[in-house]
Amino acid sequence: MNTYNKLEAVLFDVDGTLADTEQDGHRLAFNAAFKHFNLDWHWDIDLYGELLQVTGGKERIRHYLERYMPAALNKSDLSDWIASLHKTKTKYFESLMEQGRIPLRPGIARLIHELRQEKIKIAIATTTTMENVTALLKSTLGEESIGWFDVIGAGDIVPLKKPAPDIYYWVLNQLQLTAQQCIAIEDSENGLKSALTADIPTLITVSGYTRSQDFSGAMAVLSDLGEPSQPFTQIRGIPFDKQWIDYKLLNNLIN
Ligand code: XBP
Ligand code: MG
Repeated sequence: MNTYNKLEAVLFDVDGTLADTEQDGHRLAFNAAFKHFNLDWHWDIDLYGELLQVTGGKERIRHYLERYMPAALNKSDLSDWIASLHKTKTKYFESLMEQGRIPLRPGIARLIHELRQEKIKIAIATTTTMENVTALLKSTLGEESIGWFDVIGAGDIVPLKKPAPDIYYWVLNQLQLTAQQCIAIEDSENGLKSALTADIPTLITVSGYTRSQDFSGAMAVLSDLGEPSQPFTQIRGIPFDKQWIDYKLLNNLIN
């Protein structure tokens, strides 16, 4: 006998999923922080794409040192120094968001509004710093939108970042839901691995840097969530009967 599985919550990734924040948001903020610290480092578009394999800004800075300037790893206060450089980066990112530089991706605002109307929980599961999440939400959906999310799991709240499943386990636990009652929406292979390891059915909307990554195991791979007036392109998965993601389609997807 088939049992009906009702969708109870949608778990959104942030960078690349809610908005295309990496190339013209985080990357610029990192470079501005390097300048502020009088470092002659510059992360260009290609280099940043390579560095994105490591999730988390502090972890990414450390990885860059390991790869390109190992001598700097001998600094006695390295972790504190990275943390303060990263704090400055966060300030620059917040200020970019305040300027409204990065819009939400197609379908995001529509789907969030619809899920709220349908009384479906919404949550965030991200490796990015909490201040970045709130700055993006404020600048795109308004200050009150932060309260629309039942749970926001961000940054260092768990010790291991994506592709580890920890952030998704944390969010499921806060929501008191099982993985099968939820859908994750992600844009990257690291994000997909994280959600799938937590057993959560996952939909991919590819972003600037992630288009050619391996999305095996995803329910479907789409260009974006689409709008009735701006249909998505389906890259992988069984074709849907409409070209924009709404609550009904998500609910059908997990059944
Ligand atoms: C993306 C990340 C983040 C951002 C930078 O996370 O890996 O590290 O690039 O943010 P997600 P911080 O797609 O899971 O939202 O510098 O605050 O870490
Ligand atoms: Mg992402």
